[in-house]
Amino acid sequence: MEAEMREWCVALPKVELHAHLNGSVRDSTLLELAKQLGDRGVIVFEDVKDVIMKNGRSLPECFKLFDLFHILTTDHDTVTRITKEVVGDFAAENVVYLEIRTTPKNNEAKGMTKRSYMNAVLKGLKAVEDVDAVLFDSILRPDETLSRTPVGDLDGVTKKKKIYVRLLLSIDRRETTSAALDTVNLAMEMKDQGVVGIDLSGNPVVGEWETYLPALEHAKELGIPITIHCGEVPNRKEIQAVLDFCPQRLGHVCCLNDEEWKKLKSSMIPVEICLTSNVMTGGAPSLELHHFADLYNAKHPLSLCTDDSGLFSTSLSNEYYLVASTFSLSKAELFRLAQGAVEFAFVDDEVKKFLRAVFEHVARKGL
Ligand code: 6MZ
Repeated sequence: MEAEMREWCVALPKVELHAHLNGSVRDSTLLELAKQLGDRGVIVFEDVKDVIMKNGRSLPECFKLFDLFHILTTDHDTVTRITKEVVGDFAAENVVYLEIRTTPKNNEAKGMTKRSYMNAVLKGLKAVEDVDAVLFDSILRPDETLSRTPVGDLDGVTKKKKIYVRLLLSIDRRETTSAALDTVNLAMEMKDQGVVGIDLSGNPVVGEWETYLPALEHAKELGIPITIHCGEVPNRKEIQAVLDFCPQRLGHVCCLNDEEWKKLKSSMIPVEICLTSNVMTGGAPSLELHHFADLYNAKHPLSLCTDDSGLFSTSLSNEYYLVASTFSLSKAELFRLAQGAVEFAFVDDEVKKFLRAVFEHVARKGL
């Protein structure tokens, strides 16, 4: 029964709206990269190996790990490699639309600018193998409808899985106002290259809302959709400010008080739910007591997401499985959750139409 449900969750077409590139890297790739740097004497492999393989992932530990991941991954070729692998991994579990978010990085020692970092990401997207990654061709001709369905292989018609990929540029909470503005301007510049939005993320105990606000307001003026990590820690002032700012989506929303829950629910801002991440980092006391249940019962717009599938050893299929097994959702309810997420994507209407057709097709044919 459990195995059958897990398989069904893998086969279900899914939409991933909250996945950080460097948090989604496979352990095996991190170990390989660590070994290479260990051999060159840049790091001590044995120390790093234990850190990569250990299970504890408290919130402060996560951000120490990200600093380590960035040492391992931040050169152009590696960024290209991890992008390619991460997209391939999501496609392999029938994610049909993926918004991958990443923080453009300046790194003088590697001759890297925010722009060159993003070029390395684009190169990775174009290099995805065995999968038809649909990147920038958002306009589909009528004759391209279901013959190009990402789950076309269900009918045995297409062999390759298809996945739509779009990018969100993240502002790291450690950044200055000027660096954050650079990221927004870069997002604008890369609008025709698959960038569809801005994210605010990073260690929630670091930085001040006022530092990023000018950049977020600039993005709003430019009409760039915004998603914000909200309430990973109980920072009352910031949660209020974020809810007042009214971004297009919110991530996490763990530590809200009664009044803030009320405000969130009346706002109807879609929430990116990251079950495993929240339980591991302590944002939710347990799976059973996760705020998913309350928001779901209130019919609040939600989408299930992984956050950092590598860091938390999860997958989007597993997150669906956890919802089914913890909250007793039926297959029909899980299907509607997956289908509903299409509406919160930052992608244009043409692609949404196409994704809706994919779900309708599966609803008719069955999984
Ligand atoms: C806040 C997070 C996060 O951008 O280098 N990030 N920010 N909360 C979380 N929950 C655990 N998980 C990941 O991917 C890694 C970066 O994403 C953000 C952090 O800024 C982290 O450094 P990129 O590809």
